[in-house]
Amino acid sequence: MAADRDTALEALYRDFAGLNMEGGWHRRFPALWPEPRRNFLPHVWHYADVKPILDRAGELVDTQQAERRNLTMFNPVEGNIYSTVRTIVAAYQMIKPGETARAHRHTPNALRLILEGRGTSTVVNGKQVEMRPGDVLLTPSWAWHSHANDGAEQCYWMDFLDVPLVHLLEPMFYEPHPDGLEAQVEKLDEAPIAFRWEETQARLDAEQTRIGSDAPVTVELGPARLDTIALHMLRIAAGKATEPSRTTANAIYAVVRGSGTARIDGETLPWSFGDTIAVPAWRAHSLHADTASVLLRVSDEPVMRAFGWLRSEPA
Ligand code: 1HN
Repeated sequence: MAADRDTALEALYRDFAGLNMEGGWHRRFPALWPEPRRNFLPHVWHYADVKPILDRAGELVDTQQAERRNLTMFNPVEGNIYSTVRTIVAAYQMIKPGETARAHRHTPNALRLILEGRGTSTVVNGKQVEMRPGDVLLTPSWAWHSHANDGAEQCYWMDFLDVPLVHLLEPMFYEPHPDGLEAQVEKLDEAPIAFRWEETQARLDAEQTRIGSDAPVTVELGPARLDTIALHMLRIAAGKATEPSRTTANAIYAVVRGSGTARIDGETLPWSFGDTIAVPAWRAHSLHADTASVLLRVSDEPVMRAFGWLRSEPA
């Protein structure tokens, strides 16, 4: 009898649930699907909105209270209060003249892109490197790092970390430095962890010359690299656009120079200097420059590549 069978099946499912189990043929949510879901949302944070808020935080919160005066950007997908895209969190940070941000280390990998202000340096494992606008500096997993503003200007930058990936996989360790700051510090102008803006521009110029047209060009910041995060600088001439494509890699773009629009899955989102653009996995997108533009692309490509999950295609 069908009714008897239904009753028996319901009892069976209750017994599964009682053992914290579920039948593979009777799931509440599917476990597999044909292609990446569009979970995280495309979104742009505008630096012009953020900067006055960081300045207000600067009047109310000092670096004694806030180990870092930063504002993380959470993707507006429902239920999320931290990640910018699935694997990466981005933040804006500001430090005032005379302030120091105490040394600490953590298993998440980090990097910074400097937006404005001179006279601030970061100390990474005892190497002190000045941070200037357009520079990108790496803080690999478990490296001690602190920041200090010895100059006369407020310094603004963006941080990117693989904290959400560490949350997913669980290997989180965090430790404040026992002395507050590292005692032995060596000042350097060139360091493998520092990608200077002038050097990046020269590499973009060389790449533009090599391709012999004004099509968009990309250079990878390396050879020093983070295990989980790839960094690319992308230059787009005024009036030009990148080819529409999609990739399994989750990406965040930061606007280093210029202005334009992002076309992401049919949406058109404007961007300009200092903005942050979330482009989650498998979203068809292209970037259009209104004025000559440079963007930093921060992505989890190395993770996707390491496990054979990197797929990219025209869209
Ligand atoms: C962090 O340690 C820094 O060291 C900046 O400057 C931003 C965002 C989330 C978690 C840790 C820093 C951060 C962060």
